Amino acid sequence: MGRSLFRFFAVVSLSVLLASCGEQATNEPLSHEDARELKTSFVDSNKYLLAALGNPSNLTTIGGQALPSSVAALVQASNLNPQDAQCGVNVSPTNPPDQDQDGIPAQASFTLDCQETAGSFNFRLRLQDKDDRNPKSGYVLQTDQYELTLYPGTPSEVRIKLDLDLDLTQKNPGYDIGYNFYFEVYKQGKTYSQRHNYTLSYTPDSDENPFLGGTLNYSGNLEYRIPNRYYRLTIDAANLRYAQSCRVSFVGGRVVLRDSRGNQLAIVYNSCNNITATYNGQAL
Ligand SMILES: [Ca+2]
Repeated sequence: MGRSLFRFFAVVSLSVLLASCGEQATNEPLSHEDARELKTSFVDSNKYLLAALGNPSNLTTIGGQALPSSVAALVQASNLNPQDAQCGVNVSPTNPPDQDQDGIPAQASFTLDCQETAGSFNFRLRLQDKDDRNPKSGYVLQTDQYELTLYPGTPSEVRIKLDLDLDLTQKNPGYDIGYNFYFEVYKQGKTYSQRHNYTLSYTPDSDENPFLGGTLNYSGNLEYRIPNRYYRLTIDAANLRYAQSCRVSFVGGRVVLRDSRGNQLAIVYNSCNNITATYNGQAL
């Protein structure tokens, strides 16, 4: 092989190797400032999981359409008031069957496109009952699009992108919840994101009303990206208490995030919207 040909193959091989490795997580310690930003982002993102676990026996009307409460709660989590905004809402099929009357359609898709002076909101979601003859069977919720833009083209521009998929499978006792989550925030000209994928263990308080409240436990890895840096952290969530009455936070339990050096961000949920966070024991 000629030297130039060899060099060509060497460069190609290196490129393929680098592409297959992808972006590498940093080994740098999580800085105090990044820990504070991560705490804010993580706590902000909790409301989407809480919304998707919404009590499905209720229906909420938005834009003249009755929506399953988990769908409506995800729309409301945007903080955009759909009653004020110009929203087009579509449900397909128009009146999806719900044989067991648990508020979860056998299968349906929902779209909502809102435009108001402050910005826009676009939402695509599919919801499917695991077994439409059993109100406790669980469900699959898949977000295909969730994009909120506020104050576009101004220094205050904020963009939020969310991808959230839940797959609830009934066990005895409780549920396994497949949880895929990507949350991206663009603010002050910078992009921050978190990505994770776990199986949550969910124990309802009441077998009769399994989605009114309960306890979640999980562990895994969380990818946290900020401008010019990518942290890969371990996460352990112990006895996270979910209550239907609190839409903004968990009401009990603890989440611990650790970087590759063992530095520790601890988030403690004392009660609804009452959260304490420390980084290596120091208050954030
Ligand atoms: Ca149903």
